[in-house]
Amino acid sequence: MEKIAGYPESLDNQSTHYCPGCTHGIIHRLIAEVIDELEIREETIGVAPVGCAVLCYEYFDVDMHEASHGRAPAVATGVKRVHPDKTVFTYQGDGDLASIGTAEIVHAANRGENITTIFVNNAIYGMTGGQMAPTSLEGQKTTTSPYGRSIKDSGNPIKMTEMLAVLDGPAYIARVSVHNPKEIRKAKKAIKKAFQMQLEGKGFALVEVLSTCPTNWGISPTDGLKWLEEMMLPKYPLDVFKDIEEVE
Ligand SMILES: Cc1ncc(C[n+]2csc(CCOP(=O)(O)OP(=O)(O)O)c2C)c(N)n1
Ligand code: SF4
Repeated sequence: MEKIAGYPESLDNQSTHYCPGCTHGIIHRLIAEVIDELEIREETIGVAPVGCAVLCYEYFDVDMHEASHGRAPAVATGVKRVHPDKTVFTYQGDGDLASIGTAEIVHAANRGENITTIFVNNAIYGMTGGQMAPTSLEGQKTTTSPYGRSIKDSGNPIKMTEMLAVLDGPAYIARVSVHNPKEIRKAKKAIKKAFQMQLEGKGFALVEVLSTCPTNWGISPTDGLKWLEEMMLPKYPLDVFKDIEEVE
């Protein structure tokens, strides 16, 4: 009988610490399925962030390395340069990548490091209790912006994906979402492409994945999916922002 579904080999079969309705788990699964399909489990090294995904090294059944706050692209650069035959990816939240790690991601992208970054944007600091992130939306209430994010005081939400796409270094930059099954399928395609770019030696690839944090948004899991769709998509449009294969 043909097997049509199953648990990815690259994901350890255990419960995670993520809250109900959190889409970190979906994104983990997509990455694991891609690693399985590309048959690179034995040669993949992931770099874990701080933030709620700090323990993702417990969940991915591949070799993993932890990096301190925001430094995952620098760690991944070192790992890839020492092991050019390995597939190296970072998994980073928006606090990790777009706040304290801004310099690391900009320079790794600009150098065109042959690594893959999965950037999980849930518009808030999840792990530390829901503080405002660089990606929090205008007017968004968080524990550090109880009256809503003010553009005057805190600046505009940062669009990392658009910013990085104007650099000459990156090979592939895209934004996807996981708020419904159709978008989840598209997200998987983009993640697969980002890994394939690395396997083909084409250089730096980043996929921003719009994700939920119902716990710190203070809403139910289903309302979280709606909030992502209605509030985040207008500010963070889904698209491929750079693909060197399109211009080759
Ligand atoms: C140098 C340093 N500063 C601050 C922190 C505290 N800290 C840990 S996780 C985190 C927020 C990360 O949130 P994000 O990357 O958005 O991931 P999420 O939890 O939302 O998935 C912060 C500020 C830290 N661990 N190290
Ligand atoms: S706090 Fe938010 S990001 Fe963290 S596990 Fe819970 S829902 Fe997910």
